[in-house]
Amino acid sequence: SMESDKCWQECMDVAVQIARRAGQMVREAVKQEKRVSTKSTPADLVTEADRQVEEVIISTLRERFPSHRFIGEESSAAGEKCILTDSPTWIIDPIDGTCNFVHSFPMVAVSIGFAVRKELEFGVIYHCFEETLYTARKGHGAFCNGLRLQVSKEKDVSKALILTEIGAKRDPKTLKIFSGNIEKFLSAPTHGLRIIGSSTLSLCYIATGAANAYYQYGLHCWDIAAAAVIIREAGGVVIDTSGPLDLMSRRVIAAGTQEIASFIVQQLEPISYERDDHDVGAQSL
Ligand code: 2AM
Ligand code: CA
Ligand code: CA
Ligand code: CA
Repeated sequence: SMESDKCWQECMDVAVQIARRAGQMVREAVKQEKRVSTKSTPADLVTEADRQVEEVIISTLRERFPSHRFIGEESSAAGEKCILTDSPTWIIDPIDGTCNFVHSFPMVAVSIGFAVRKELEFGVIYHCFEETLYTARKGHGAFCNGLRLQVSKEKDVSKALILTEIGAKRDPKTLKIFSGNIEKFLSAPTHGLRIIGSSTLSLCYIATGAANAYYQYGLHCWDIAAAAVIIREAGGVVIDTSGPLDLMSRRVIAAGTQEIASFIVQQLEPISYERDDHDVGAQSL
């Protein structure tokens, strides 16, 4: 309705402001000494800045929109499943690319997605060091710093640049599947493969056409929510290995074209992760 249309636009304007403010916090925090600890594995890092940035984002939004729900990486208790309900829900990754942040490797983003009735309404991703802002609202197009985005129309995988991420799981079985997949994509043959250390920025580069495909296992809804809207509004494809995108399935494949997405699906050897959960009656996004 017109009412909700106006309301979601207002929410998105607030998301843009808060993403810029969070980005500024990250730029300041990267110059300070970092307090780093580990979560599930020695490669799964978290810093004081991750928690502080999330706290600022959520408290600001909660004050403004007290009836809304919030899913944030650092406030989701370890081992606890995050649940998406029909309520208006903010899905937040305060620092995407924490390992990059720890090393001052300049690929770090703030990601804010928004879903209503389990449907994604808009996404905002801010590249903290480049100060580029990616935004999209369902039905209104995708933009980078206000310029309209369009995915690559390439259909031929032999001319594709592919992005992926390794994640923090480094057991031999997982690594074997990872390297097997990488070998397949390099020998396909494709133009190349890149691992930049930020899922959300990798997905933004599908939206801009800078890369042709992206695949990853093990990520969470806050890694995908905002970017999925941006890629779709830029004309791209975001799916799951087994069908339509499911925000809680821990898997995603994104591509400029259906042809390249289908190729990736056929090639990948899946890694299974325990899924996060939807509310009862959940549907795919
Ligand atoms: P983070 O920095 O917010 O934790 C690094 O490989 C990229 O993968 C980052 O975007 C990182 O997000 C994300 N990531 C985090 N945990 C992951 C996991 N368990 N599996 C796969 N990717 C993960
Ligand atoms: Ca993390
Ligand atoms: Ca992340
Ligand atoms: Ca994060």
